[in-house]
Amino acid sequence: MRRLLPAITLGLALLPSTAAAADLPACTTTVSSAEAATTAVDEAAPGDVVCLADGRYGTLTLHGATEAPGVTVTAALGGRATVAGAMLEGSYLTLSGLRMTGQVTIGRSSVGMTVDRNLLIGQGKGSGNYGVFVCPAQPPDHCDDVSITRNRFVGRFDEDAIRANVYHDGPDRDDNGLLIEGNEFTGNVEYGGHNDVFQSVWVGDHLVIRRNYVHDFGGQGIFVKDQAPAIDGLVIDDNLIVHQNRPCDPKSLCPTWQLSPLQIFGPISNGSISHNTIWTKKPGGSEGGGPVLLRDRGWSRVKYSDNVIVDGAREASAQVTGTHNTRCSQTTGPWIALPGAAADCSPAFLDAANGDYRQADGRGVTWKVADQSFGPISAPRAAAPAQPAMRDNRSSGWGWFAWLVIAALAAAILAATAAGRATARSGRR
Ligand SMILES: [Ca+2]
Ligand SMILES: [Ca+2]
Repeated sequence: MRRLLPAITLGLALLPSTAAAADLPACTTTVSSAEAATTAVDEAAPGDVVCLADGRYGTLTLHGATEAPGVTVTAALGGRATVAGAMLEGSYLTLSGLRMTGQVTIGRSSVGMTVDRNLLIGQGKGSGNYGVFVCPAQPPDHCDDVSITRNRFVGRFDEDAIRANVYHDGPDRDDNGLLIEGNEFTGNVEYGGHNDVFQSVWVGDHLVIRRNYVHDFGGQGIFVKDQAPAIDGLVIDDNLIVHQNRPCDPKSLCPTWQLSPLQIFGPISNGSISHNTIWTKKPGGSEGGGPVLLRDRGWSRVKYSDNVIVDGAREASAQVTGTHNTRCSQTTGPWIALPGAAADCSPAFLDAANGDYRQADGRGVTWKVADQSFGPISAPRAAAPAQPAMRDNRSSGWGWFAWLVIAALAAAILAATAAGRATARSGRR
């Protein structure tokens, strides 16, 4: 018992650091090259965590071939592995904690891919890289159950921060086909390349864009267009889009206006656009952002409620229902009012200067910036569990046999040696 006490005390002393990393799974294995990461993923089992040691890496080409929860590829220490891009193919891969200087591509016909808590840095005009390109494909091909969560997207991409072609609520029937939740986007600029924060191009179902923070940017924000048939299941809820203040480059592309922070074209069925705060001018300032626009035909069962926007309107064909909306001004021209909208150019945000755009009346966003965390976490991970002596199940039976043979030989040698000593002793006698 006395011996146990110092050990227990030492264990308690180590607790704070492991507790700090409690949310971060331990590394199953750690690699230091892109090629080794590919191999480690090939050999991984569901639940394994492949860590990248601090350093710079080329493009990761990863093929997942497991069931959920799949394989995580992450930085040993969040943000300390810089990666030039990633291609995720197959099934159930999570890319996490990395500093990405090139495009993440969600491969055609993949299932269950997740991009979580990375820092994605735009490389600008001519770089040829989006932040995340979901499914470079056309129908009938699609990518199922993609999640893009809690990342930081910074700067100018070529062309969009996120481009989504085709998406589908697949084996995991949770009403998310493509989930874009809790991300921060900043620094987008229109430079003549149709540079949007998010663009959906082809079609899909269950597109969910929720609780994202888009700020200090130019160009378009969230842009959905060109789909046929309708997107079944569209959720754009609880997003905060503020400070749309970056001029076009060159400024002559939009000399006196900003593009739309949220522009959605039909056809859309079964949708919700609710609790967004799109206050694209500075609190107390006069310069405005662009208008929120709902356009084109084929809208059915779409609700537009509890939104707070500077400016916006819809085309008559974009039929939506809704209540409790605030707007400062209505877009001029051949547009009609968004439903249930009351004019208010000075909404009572709780503390806009400090990122709290909530309101006592419940309209707009339900969260404040100070409570959020985006991008990699730099806490150390728990120690990796001990590796079993033999991981290859195919050889385990022969492994035991080999140990038995070695043990038998050792016993025979010991017996022979003992017998030899006995003989020598008896000889001396
Ligand atoms: Ca799903
Ligand atoms: Ca675009």
